[in-house]
Parts: sequence; structure tokens; C-alpha cells
Amino acid sequence: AGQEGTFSERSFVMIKPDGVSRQIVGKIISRFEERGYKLVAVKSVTPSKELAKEHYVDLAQRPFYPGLVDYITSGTPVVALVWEGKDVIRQGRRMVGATNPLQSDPGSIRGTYAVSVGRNIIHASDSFESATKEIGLWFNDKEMSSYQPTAWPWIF
Ligand code: RTP
Repeated sequence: AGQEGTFSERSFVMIKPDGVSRQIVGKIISRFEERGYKLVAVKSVTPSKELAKEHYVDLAQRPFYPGLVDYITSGTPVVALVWEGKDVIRQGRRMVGATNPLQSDPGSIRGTYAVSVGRNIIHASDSFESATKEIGLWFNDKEMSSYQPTAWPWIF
């Protein structure tokens, strides 16, 4: 996932089926673009059970895991994204907000759009290790673009 702590750091972000169904994909993408992050990869995917289970494998023992997998594989697509830029992993988590909407900052994405922990709109990688694993799980190298946004010299 790029180099941790550099401008090439990358994070995996997924707009979950509720975000797609509620038609706020553009608003969410805009937040990352406006912050200055570079869109490196984007696709709409209707995840298989296998993909959803592997993505959340660390939560396999949790009681909410089966419901979580059902939610992600509802049949409505998700939008898989890779964003690049300075501190994008930690900053992305802050922009997304706390998992439980009761704790998410009102200015965050979840704090703006979500009221239920089980329907919280969006996922973002929580560490460099997770980002590396998730980008590799959802994308292949050919799907990742390399370019320099014209705004970058003024942002970073
Ligand atoms: P995510 O992985 O989706 O970015 O979420 P997160 O790190 O903020 O939270 P995590 O603990 O990894 O949980 C993953 C997702 O599982 C669902 N969840 N449901 N008590 C519950 O019903 C419950 N707890 C978690 C949420 O969709 C959460 O984002």
C-alpha cells in the first residue's frame, strides 16, 4: 500500500451497499478528493460471500460476523476505492468517523449519514498492514493508476 508515512501511502476504502443504495457515492468520493487525496483505483463490485468473508476474516469469531457478511453481500454493489496521499490511512479513519455512530463526530462521514452500527455506510483500512492486505484482496496491479494530480504541488 505505497510507503507508510509518505505521500504514496495508500488506503482501501469501501462504500458499503447502504451508501450505494442511498446514492451518496459522489458525496463520499468528493470528500476525499477535496481533502487532496488521489484516486488510484475505483470499481463497483457485487461481492461474493467468499470475498466478504475474507475481507472481514479478523472478525470471524464475533457474534455480528454472519450478519455483517450478509449485509456486504446483499446483492447491492459496493464501491471499492484506493486513495493515496499523506497520512491517508489515519486521516481516512478520522474522515470516516467512529464505528458506532453514537460516537462518530458529527462532521465525519458516518457522523453525517449513519445512525446504526450495522449500517454505517463506509469502510476504511485501519492500519498499513490492513491496507496492504485489503488492496491486494480487492484489486490487481493493472487496476491501479499512476499519475500526478495537478493540484498536488499545492496540497502536499
Ligand atoms: P470497518 O472495518 O467496516 O471500517 O469498520 P470498523 O473498523 O470501524 O469496525 P470493525 O470493528 O472492524 O467492524 C467492522 C464492521 O462490522 C459491523 N459491526 N457491527 N455490534 C455490531 O453489530 C457491529 N459491530 C461492528 C460494522 O459495519 C463495522 O463497520
